[in-house]
Amino acid sequence: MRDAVTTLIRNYDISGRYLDRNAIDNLKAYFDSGMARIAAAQMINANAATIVKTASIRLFEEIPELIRPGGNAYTTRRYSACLRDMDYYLRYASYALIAGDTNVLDERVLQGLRETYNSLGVPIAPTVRGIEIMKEMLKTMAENEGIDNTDFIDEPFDRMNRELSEVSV
Ligand code: CYC
Repeated sequence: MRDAVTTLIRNYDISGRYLDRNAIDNLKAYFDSGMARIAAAQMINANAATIVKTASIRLFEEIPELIRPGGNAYTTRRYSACLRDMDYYLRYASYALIAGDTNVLDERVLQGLRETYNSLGVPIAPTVRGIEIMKEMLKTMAENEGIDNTDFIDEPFDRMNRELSEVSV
């Protein structure tokens, strides 16, 4: 599991270089965003259950087929598996936001996920939409809390969605 600092040091160590201007700029950007990252993680912690619940209701309103007979979130078992998955995505996104690095997502969440979903018939596009809805909710909450630039919040959610959507060759 890596964060912005360990990833950077790792890259410089591999080629035996001192930290150059570029490295310092990257580090500065990470530390400058530190308070906003902590605020975002706190916001997630304090509202996780509400975020998951509201986002899933919104998802099922947009794509009601999911919870109708034959839909992948139909039956209480699959409905709760879906909420649990949304909760995983949100929790791991909060780790990645603090780390300033998406490596934790690759290692703990995304490895083999698409294959698992495909073999169970879990539809990818609605999952991506669910993740997108949580991202949008969080950005709105952050703006309301007075966080000026919420771009950094996109990173983990976009990473998960890109990986999930990637077409197998
Ligand atoms: C199932 N989701 C699963 C499974 C895994 C994950 C491994 C199969 C095993 C199980 O049912 O528990 C995902 N597990 C994870 C992730 C991690 C992990 C991400 C990392 C921490 O350990 N169905 C829909 C919606 C979507 C959905 C679009 C919710 C957004 O229609 C999710 N995932 C869903 C459903 C199942 C599932 C319904 C059960 C599918 C089945 O068993 O038929």
